[in-house]
Amino acid sequence: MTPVKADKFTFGLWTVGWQARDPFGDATREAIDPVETVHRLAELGAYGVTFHDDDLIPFGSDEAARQKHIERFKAALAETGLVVPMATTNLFTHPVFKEGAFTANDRDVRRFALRKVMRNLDLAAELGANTYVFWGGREGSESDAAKDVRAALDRFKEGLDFLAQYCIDRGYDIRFALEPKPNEPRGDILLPTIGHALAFINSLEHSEMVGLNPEVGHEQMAGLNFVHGIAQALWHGKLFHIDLNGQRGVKYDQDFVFGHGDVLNAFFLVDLLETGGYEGPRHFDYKPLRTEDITGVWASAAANMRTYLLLKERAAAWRADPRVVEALAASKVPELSVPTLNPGESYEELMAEKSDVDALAARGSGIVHLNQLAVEHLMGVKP
Ligand SMILES: [Mn+2]
Repeated sequence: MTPVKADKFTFGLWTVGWQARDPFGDATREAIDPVETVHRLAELGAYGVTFHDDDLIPFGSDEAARQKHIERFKAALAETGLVVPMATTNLFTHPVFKEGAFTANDRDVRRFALRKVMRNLDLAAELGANTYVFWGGREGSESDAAKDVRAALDRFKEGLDFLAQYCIDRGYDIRFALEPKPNEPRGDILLPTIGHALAFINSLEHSEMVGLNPEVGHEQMAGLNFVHGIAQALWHGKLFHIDLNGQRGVKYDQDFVFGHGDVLNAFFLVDLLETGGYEGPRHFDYKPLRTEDITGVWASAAANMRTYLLLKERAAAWRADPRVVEALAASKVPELSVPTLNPGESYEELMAEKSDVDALAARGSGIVHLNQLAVEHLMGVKP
């Protein structure tokens, strides 16, 4: 159960690097040098590393300092073979973004935000990233009086259209992935769920190069089923990237280790990712618990990958179990793939058919038995 590069596990610099500052307490850990993170992740079997501009280059660095940070990072990547499949922009930490970035009421802030993204897109392209994530943490409001949401969506579209054109004009092989979240840090965030974001993408100038980066906990914060959301994103061809972590219920964003929240939903998620055609990185966007020291940080990074691999093994065993194949058939799960109408069937032919409604209504679905088999596989119960 040792991770290898082919598993495509990736981590954000900001995940293991989180110093555990929360709204009520100070940092409990020292900062970690990104070079150290690259080496440790490589030793643990990761495939790649991702970053916000400010994770790598402290905000306000001059050009000489910026280049030095980039060169050290590049050297660590070269030494370890880790890749950078994704990058993103920090448009939320600095006070300048307190009222938004692309959708700030203040036009000067919006123009600054665009320049910050353009600069990091250049670096993302230089490092070979082909996915660029947009999490609009500050795009929202606490007061319905304070944000004209329709104008904000116009500005969101304007910003993304402009940046997509920038990538095209510069010849960058980069696709955008929007990351929905319902709230936190803003009281209400724009594009709060997978569904909102999918609808918005259809209105973009270059909608073909914009997809999603859904995060487990973000959908669960909205009380939604993450597996359903991911299945719909796949159905639309819009699952460009994914953020794996754990969340327990509708509350603050917990960012637990993957599987340390709703583990049964995580089981079916891994089954879907492994059988549904998703080939991108398995990216962990979690926070090591505030209680942990540095040993606990690296243990938590390893735990994400180990949990994924265990779930992958158990989901495959579940699929291969003849009792499951039989239970799936008894529940008519495969029958849903058969079109409802016969090829070329006429209205009259359909209308002429008689149904024994009472007999249909009396059929049981056998779903409890099917689900119990999944629970038992998850628990490691031998058939
Ligand atoms: Mn989160």
